[in-house]
Amino acid sequence: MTKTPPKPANKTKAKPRTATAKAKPAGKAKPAKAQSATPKPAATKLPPKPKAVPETRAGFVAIVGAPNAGKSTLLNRLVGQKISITSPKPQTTRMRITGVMTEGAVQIGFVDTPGIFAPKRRLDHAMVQAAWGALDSADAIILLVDASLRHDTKTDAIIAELQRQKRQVALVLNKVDTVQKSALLPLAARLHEAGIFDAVFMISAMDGDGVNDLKHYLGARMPKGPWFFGEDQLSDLPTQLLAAEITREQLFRQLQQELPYGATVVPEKWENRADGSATLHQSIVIERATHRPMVLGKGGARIKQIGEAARRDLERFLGHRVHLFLDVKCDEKWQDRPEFYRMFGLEFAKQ
Ligand SMILES: Nc1nc2c(ncn2[C@@H]2O[C@H](COP(=O)(O)OP(=O)(O)OP(=O)(O)O)[C@@H](O)[C@H]2O)c(=O)[nH]1
Ligand SMILES: [Mg+2]
Repeated sequence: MTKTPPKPANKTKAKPRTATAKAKPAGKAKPAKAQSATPKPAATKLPPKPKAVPETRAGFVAIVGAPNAGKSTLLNRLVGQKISITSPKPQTTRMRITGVMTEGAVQIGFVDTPGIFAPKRRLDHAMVQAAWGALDSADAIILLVDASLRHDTKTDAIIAELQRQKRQVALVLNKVDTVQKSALLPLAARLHEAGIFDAVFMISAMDGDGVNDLKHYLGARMPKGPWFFGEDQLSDLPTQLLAAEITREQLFRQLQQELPYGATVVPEKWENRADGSATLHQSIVIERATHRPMVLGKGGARIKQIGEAARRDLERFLGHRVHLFLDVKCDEKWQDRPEFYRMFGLEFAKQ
């Protein structure tokens, strides 16, 4: 099984974590023994025992599921920091994003994926392909299901494909905070009939209920071996892209109907200033000129709100002040340009 090695340089690092391994205080020096008159033969000294180093485990867990199931919310919860953007609208995530959890001797790269649905546009195809592609290098797979949905045909279709691929999967019912407990067991039992699930968890990614059990279960299943990421690394995503994603999240949260689906955000320029702040320039790329006034809003009010919310989130994430400049560009063909796909690590399929 080939593993995707972590991508080089400019990875998203945590704000410095405090060192966990504290140096042991030096033991008190024992008083020297009085020398005896008849010297004894020197005792053969044993070499110092090597310190017990816990055996490390490392691996990748792919999180797949229908759009809006809560995959990105779960990723952020598992990693303990916001890495992947979330919104109440489906198809928010467009690429694979690895969030790194390092706890004790275990390191897991959780791979958030775009929701799986019946694709129509070229971008849809690339997103769905990115999701299925995550399974090939995974040591474990989570199928995340929105337990509040009565009939979820998208999840049924994903299960059918997982069956066809003969995958072993952990079934994770999410959003249990919104569902009567009595409704969960019949749902779990029905899905379990597929015969591909080796464990079932019931969680709330939003409030964290049940997430620790899931974490421990997965940790024990990771192969023994060296870690793939640095101890303080949080993601494989370059910081510039993550910053663009934070702005794109606001498009999904603040714009209505088809607008967010036809738009993307591109990082243009990043300058660190001497006072510790940074100036970021990003472009919001839209596919119809008629969308421009809707993104700008009356007297520029909408883009101002988008920029302010994104700047606040960026400052929280980066830990320093940010000056964010947003520009709106129209490019009717952006979804047909390979460079956009390359930027987000997506396959550009010929159509
Ligand atoms: N009540 C409740 N809402 C949740 C929970 N987990 C996620 N959500 C909400 O569900 C919506 C979708 O969450 P996301 O994490 O963006 O879902 P996703 O599966 O990544 O969606 P896509 O990227 O579009 O495939 C958001 O409004 C979340 O706040 C949960 O445990 N309980
Ligand atoms: Mg998502």
